Amino acid sequence: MAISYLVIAPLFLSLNLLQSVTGDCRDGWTKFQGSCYLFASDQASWPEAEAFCLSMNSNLVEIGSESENAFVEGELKIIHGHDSHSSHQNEVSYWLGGNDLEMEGTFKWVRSDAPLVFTDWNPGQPDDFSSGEDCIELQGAMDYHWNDLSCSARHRFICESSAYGPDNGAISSVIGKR
Ligand SMILES: [Ca+2]
Ligand SMILES: [Ca+2]
Repeated sequence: MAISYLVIAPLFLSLNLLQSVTGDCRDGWTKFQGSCYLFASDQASWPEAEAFCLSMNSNLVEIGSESENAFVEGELKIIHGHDSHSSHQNEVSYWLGGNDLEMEGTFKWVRSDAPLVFTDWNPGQPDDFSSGEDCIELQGAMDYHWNDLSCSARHRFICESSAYGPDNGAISSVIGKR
């Protein structure tokens, strides 16, 4: 019996390590394709939201494809049910990781410093309304289509990290959960 335990114990350890290599999201984060997503219910300005994501080894979400956009929209509809037109718009609107602060009218994803390839602007947006709107939100009242908004508005936000590599929290999940 002692011998079989010695054989089995390293096997469990290697299974845990394998899980961290294959991509495992932290508790509370949702996996989609190669990323982990946190749908934060706190409300913050765009810079505060990005700082929070950075503190979690992540960034505000960058949506690169129709399927990723559909995933995010689907998750928000699960979270909020049919309440997307709630009068509490701050609670159903979420910052994304893009803005046009560098060059007005030219939006880009900030972390990757890349132009938007896929977009899902609500009709008539972006409009740089009033005194200027430079940060991208996904707005509940617009059926979770995109809008540009003042970066100082306080909204919920979505963080994204790679499901692989050192920043996904997999090592802490190996140490902490098991
Ligand atoms: Ca603008
Ligand atoms: Ca706008």
